[in-house]
Amino acid sequence: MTISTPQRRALLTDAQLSRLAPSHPLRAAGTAHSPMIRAMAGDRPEHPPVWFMRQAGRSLPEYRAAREGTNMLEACLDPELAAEITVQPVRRHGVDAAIFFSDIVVPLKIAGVDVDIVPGRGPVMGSPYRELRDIESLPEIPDEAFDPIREAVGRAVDQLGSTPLIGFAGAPFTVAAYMAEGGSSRDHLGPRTMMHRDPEAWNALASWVARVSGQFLAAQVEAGASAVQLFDSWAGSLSERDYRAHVMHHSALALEAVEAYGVPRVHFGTGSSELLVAMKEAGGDVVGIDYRLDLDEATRRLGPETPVQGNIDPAMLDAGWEVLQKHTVDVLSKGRDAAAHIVNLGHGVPPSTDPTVLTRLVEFIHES
Ligand code: 1CP
Repeated sequence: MTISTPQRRALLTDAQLSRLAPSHPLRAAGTAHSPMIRAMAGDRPEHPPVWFMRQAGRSLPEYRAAREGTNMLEACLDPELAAEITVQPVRRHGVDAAIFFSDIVVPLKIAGVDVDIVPGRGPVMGSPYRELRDIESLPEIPDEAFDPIREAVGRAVDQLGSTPLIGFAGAPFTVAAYMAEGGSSRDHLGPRTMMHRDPEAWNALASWVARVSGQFLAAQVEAGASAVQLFDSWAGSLSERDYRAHVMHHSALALEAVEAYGVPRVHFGTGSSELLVAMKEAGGDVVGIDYRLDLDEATRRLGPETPVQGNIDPAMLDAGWEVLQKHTVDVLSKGRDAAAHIVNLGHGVPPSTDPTVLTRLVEFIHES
């Protein structure tokens, strides 16, 4: 079975599907025919498929109730809890895909790195990774260390049936930025200086992250994810010159880890309007567009054959229904220049979002 359209290179060929277990949802639960996976493969299904970045957690009261008393990284490594949180937004909003509840730093935790997620701050390292000797001490992760991830994915896809699960990982620059800084930062001067001051250390760090993010993606796909997204949330702080010279080959490596399976791969960055072409060259089948660039302009830059994902401005979610509706109509219209369009926000759901607005938005998009 092939679900490609003539103008797109074939995704999910028989040869690729045969690399997935017979019980994989793409083979056994029919997620290959879902509107989400069809759109990611370059098709235009009956209604535009929609999911929201950061739909799991954050704004949902049932998420806060489930998480109560559990540290974020502990929750990510508790298969039953992670599966429950993954499925919650599908139950509530009727979105066309679930995103796996986890975090971009979970593979670091699995590797034994001293990392925590501090409420209100995000990922924080025990100490930063800037010197080659520290980076060289980072371990290779045995595949079985990802078993809690496989178990959580397996439990989630059992509940999701024909609704696809999207797996994800952090792109090497974004994850390495936390490691080089020791935590969050505004302008990512630490990693951007490091790639020039000590390119050997930078390359060692970024290629270690590329390997563990690649393993994280592969574990999710093997356990049942029907698509993946690579999040390069901080790539927008880079010049195209630095992205091409110091970053893109590492992102390509992470994306290559699941290429043989043929599952659609979304490549997303924020503030990355000037990097879109380079990001597409790095790899992926769908390019995620943030809220700063209109989708028709993104398609002009990428070419009409590239499926695009995006890009409702998260700021509009709380601007009143009429404003949001008008903006959504505009996003849908500008998405028509591309071969296919997966509707999403232009970045994550803000924690303060009224969940009923998201449910209404899904209904509106499905009727469009
Ligand atoms: O829908 C979902 O929420 C799914 C799970 C998910 C994903 C896809 C989480 C849970 N994190 C992520 C990815 C992630 N994590 C990214 C890329 C996406 C993006 O740009 O939004 C990034 C940059 C992180 C790092 C991170 N983890 C931050 C950002 C901090 C900063 O530097 O500004 C934060 C706040 C976290 C914690 C986190 N991750 C996820 C949740 C639900 C939370 C909040 C947990 C809590 O404190 O209770």
